[in-house]
Amino acid sequence: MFNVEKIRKDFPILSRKVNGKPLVYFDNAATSQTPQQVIDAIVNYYHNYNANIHRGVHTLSQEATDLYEQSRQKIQKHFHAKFSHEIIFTSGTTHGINLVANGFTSILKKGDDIIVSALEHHSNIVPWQMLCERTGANLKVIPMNNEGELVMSEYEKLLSKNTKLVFVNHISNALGTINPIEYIIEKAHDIGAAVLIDGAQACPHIKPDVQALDVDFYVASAHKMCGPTGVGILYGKEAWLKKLPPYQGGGEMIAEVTFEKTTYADLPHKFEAGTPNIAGGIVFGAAIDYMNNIGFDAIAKYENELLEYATEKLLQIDSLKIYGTAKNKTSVISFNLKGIHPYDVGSILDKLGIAVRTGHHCAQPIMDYYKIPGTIRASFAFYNTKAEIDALVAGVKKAKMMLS
Ligand code: 7TS
Repeated sequence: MFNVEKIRKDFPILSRKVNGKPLVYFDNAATSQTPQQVIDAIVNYYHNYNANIHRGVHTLSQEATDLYEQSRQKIQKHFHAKFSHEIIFTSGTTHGINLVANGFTSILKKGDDIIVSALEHHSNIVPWQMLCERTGANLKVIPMNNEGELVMSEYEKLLSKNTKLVFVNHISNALGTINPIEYIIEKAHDIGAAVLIDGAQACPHIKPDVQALDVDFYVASAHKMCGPTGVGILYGKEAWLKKLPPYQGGGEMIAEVTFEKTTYADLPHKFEAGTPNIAGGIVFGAAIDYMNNIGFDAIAKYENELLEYATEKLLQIDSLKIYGTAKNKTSVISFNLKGIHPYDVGSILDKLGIAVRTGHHCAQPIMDYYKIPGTIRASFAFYNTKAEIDALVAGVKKAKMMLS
């Protein structure tokens, strides 16, 4: 039995009021909330271990270094990477994608193709467009259908001997679609192209196994999985990480520096220039422990119940349309009320203490596909309840009455 009431006690913020009403937090796809166990880990670091890492002879620095590297190993185990040096700490998903896109500058040639999907967040579009500008490569797009699924037959047509890289998200942030990444990776590998998977939205719901997926790069952000902001990871296969040049230059990423020539440090340090987010890296491990203690199977099962319940209740509202009805989707519902701007609904919900995101969700091509300015997005986490969904449904009905 999934004890949501017990879990909710771990999250201090869930007992606060917003605009005089109990907070109903349905903006989990933007960022997740933080349990006390993770907050305690942050405090513990600053109370007891704060020091710079990988450089001090003194005890504090060595202890902080050990904690940071232990967290890397924990993350390696969670993602089932072969080596801990295949886990690069980043500031988040966006940083990881930019690091890889920058690295491909010296690999791509004019006329090469790289493939994105129609379902991407801007952070998995823009860095690649910039890469195309630098190299003369072409950006091709896997189209979507009305349900918000990628059209695999069209994907296969895009693949050719010119294809060098494919990058898609594991789960769409705007619609919740779970993409068939196993198939996408297999087909890309058949023609010798590499694959990057943007796991920002998947990691709060699914435990990815990068070796079973045989994926070349996988990126994620801690703040979407109960961890702090400003830290994330890039997983890369060792061979790829050795091949890519460093992204930023600075301290810690070097073996030797002279004014004539600098040699670079081994993995993972080659990609970790400067003082990193040390507390964040350590606490990311604590967040992963927290989620694993609850269990990803239990989380997925419970969130799926929430999704089914909310979908059924919302669809009972006249003139409400859900965007993204893929067979395989996670606990995100994007919707609109006919003739009403999503922002207006979001503002009324906020007055009722209900946090949703409105707008294009940094996925403007999806909104263009549906010819809408944006949607209202309710995204559920394992600490949400059916009673909160009832509050959302009542709030949407109220907004509809006030705005029609
Ligand atoms: N990729 C996907 C699929 C995302 O959903 C996001 C953030 C990012 C990349 C960027 O992650 P960051 O941690 O580097 O910022 N998505 C959202 C969202 O849906 N609402 O706010 C942020």
